[in-house]
Amino acid sequence: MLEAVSSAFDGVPVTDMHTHLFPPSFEVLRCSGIDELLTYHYLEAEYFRLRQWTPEDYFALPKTARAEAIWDALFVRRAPISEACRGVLTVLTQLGLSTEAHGLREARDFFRSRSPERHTAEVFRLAGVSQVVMTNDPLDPVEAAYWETGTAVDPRFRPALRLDRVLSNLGACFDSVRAARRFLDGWMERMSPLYLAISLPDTFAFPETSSVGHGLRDVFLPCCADWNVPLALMIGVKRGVNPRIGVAADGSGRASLQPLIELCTRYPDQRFLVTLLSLENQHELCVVARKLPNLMPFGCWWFLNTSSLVTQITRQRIELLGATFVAQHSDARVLEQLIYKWRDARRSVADALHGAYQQLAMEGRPVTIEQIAADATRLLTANFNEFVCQPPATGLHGTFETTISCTSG
Ligand code: RAT
Ligand code: ZN
Repeated sequence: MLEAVSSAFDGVPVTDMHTHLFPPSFEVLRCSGIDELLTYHYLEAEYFRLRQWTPEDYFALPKTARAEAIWDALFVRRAPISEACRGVLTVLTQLGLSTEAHGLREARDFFRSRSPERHTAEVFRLAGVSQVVMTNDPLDPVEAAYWETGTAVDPRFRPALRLDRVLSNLGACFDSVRAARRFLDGWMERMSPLYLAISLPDTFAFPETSSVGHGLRDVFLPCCADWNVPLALMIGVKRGVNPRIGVAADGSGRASLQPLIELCTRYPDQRFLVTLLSLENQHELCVVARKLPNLMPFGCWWFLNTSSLVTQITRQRIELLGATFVAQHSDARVLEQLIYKWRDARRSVADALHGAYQQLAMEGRPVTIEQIAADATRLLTANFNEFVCQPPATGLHGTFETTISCTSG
């Protein structure tokens, strides 16, 4: 049966609902090729563990030299056994390139020879991805310039308005709630994002009298309501644990889920896409989602995106929620990462679902091929598309239990 489940997953074109990718037309921001793959911050963190260079010396090198240092240390001098290392090898193999340790020349020549448009199409095909959702920061001057000059956007790249920077600059950039709303409304109109998103620390609280609390209550939630889009909350990141190592500096921490309960019950007609970074929070998230139909758990984020954890977390979600969540997003920053991240995700989610089907079969209720295909589609794409595109069912208020605790069944 595993074969049937795997082939159902292979046949589903994925909507990748959170990436950091940009379309070919956003030339400066587009990230692709072997040097980008090797200097991915997941690999940089592993490289710094070897203590060969100080972060300051490493970051002073040109990107090609940084890529060579990482290739030599992590791929030539030792077996590249971590997930992030293995991913680079998967990409090389899938693109028909050698994984042998004889330098980066062949790969560099290969990527240089590709036209961005054709290469993007080929990567999407190999990854089985039909659409990716970007992370669009309206306060990034380079990115904003592309939008403001009306640069054409490949329709496979869908926008999501990322508000971390707006949130941390609310007071500094806008002198009133109305000014912040006007700014957001302008971007909603320009971009038509599928959702608004913010990442939040493990200490996130709601309601609270901080600028985060006010920003959510007075600016972001009303904006989501007026434009009928969900708010994505990515909770549990401790930013800058070791600032010396740049983008790789962030860590994770366990969060309280009470703020989520407050948000989902106080705003029952709004929709919340939620991912939590801490492994210890995953069971609580399932329990809370059982109570709150306007909460859609999504993905195994960042440090949780490893094969064994994706299978474990997905298994738990299936047991508690059925197929009513978004199984994974890639978080790809470099185009070709789609290839390995989706190959791994398909396998891990298929493993989890297979386990559930085996148990059903033992109860004398084997699943049909159609049911398998329907579940694979729900988990990889339909749940997200439906949640984002449809308004919530009316009368949600009545479906909530009166008291919600993170631990009751
Ligand atoms: O996974 C990552 O690459 C992280 O650095 C973050 O981008 C995280 O996913 C985020 O969106 O904040
Ligand atoms: Zn991300």
